[in-house]
Amino acid sequence: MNLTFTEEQLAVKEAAKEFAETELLPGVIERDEKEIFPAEQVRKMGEMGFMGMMVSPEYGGGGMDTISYVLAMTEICKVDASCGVVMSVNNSLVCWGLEKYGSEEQRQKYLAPLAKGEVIGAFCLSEPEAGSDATSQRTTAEDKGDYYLINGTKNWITNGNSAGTYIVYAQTDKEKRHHGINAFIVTRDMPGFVIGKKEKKLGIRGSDTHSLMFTDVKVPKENRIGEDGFGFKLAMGVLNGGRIGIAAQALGIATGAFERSLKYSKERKAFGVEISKHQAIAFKLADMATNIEASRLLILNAARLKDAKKDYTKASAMAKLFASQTAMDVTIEAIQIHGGYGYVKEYHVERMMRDAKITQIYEGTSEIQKIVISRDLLK
Ligand code: COS
Repeated sequence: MNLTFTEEQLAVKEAAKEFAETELLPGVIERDEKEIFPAEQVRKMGEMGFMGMMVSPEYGGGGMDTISYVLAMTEICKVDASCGVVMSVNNSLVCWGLEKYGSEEQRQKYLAPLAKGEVIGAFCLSEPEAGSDATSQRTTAEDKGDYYLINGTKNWITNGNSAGTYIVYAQTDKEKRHHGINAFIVTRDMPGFVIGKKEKKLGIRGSDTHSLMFTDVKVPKENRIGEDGFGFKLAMGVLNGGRIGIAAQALGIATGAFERSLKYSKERKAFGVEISKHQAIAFKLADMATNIEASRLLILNAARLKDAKKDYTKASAMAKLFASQTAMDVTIEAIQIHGGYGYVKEYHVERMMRDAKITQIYEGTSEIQKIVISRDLLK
């Protein structure tokens, strides 16, 4: 594995770092506390090219590789993981799938505005009774000839109320189980499509998460992505890549908390010396840094395999599993190192701990990652 970054990759990382520090840091605590969607920040992320990083320039994207995407995602999430999830869903779960599997007409019409960040995308797979068990889709898409009629409910949809383009998964032929699932491009102006309640969340509170209701929503046949019955394969395919993005989000959260802890431990004094001079704290820092480095290498390996067009299913699951656990462990220790200051909002690390938890849940729980990894080992 080549661990040397190209000049272009390093430039992307630097641009994301500077952007995060100047544009995302101010107001990040308030956005979390008041659950304010970072509309202005996301608009600027679009202008910076962060919303469609891997999309080819032909469709308005940055034409970058997955390594660059991971580097940018990590820098953004070191500061604001809510902006990170908006970016991650748009890049990995929406744009990437549309470019790879969408028709030329779909790419022209829907991909370019998404890649430029002019429109935000949402990925609508989870349902009240279908989260990990994604094959059990209750939402139906009845084939009516030149259109489909969609009925059902989706839950926990990131960008639920801020999106304009929604990739909606639904069951067309129940008998065929997952081979009967299709994916559709739905726009928010389609009659019968209602945006439901906003969830009040533990973390990533700047991002908006909603339930969505579909009642006799008429979706033209040309909005189906891929062949009839291709939906589940599409969902699994984009999630394999999405998990690299979420792993990078977890890495960003962990790194942000670690850097704050390192700095704090060199400033704060107890028993006459900086607390970093106490082995109890120094050993914590050593463990945190080691797990962060291991996460980074797992993520870069998954990204490298994806860029080399090799199978990255197991690698991305391992990266997400490990990096999300690391994000939890590191942020909890970060609070411990900060002591009483860690427990209050202005020191950021309590928010980071709350943000970290979701990385063990969405785009496949840690338990699902273990299913994916073990199935790959045993096949
Ligand atoms: N990549 C590519 N294809 C995959 C895949 C993956 N990671 N996982 C499963 N598939 C394919 C299988 O190869 C199979 O295809 P064929 O029937 O053509 O052979 C098909 O999908 C169904 O697979 P399987 O029979 O293993 O389905 P299961 O119901 O046992 O569930 C898991 C598979 C659990 C892995 C899947 O449902 C999953 O990933 N669930 C989590 C979904 C998720 O991430 N939800 C969060 C939503 S976004 S916040």
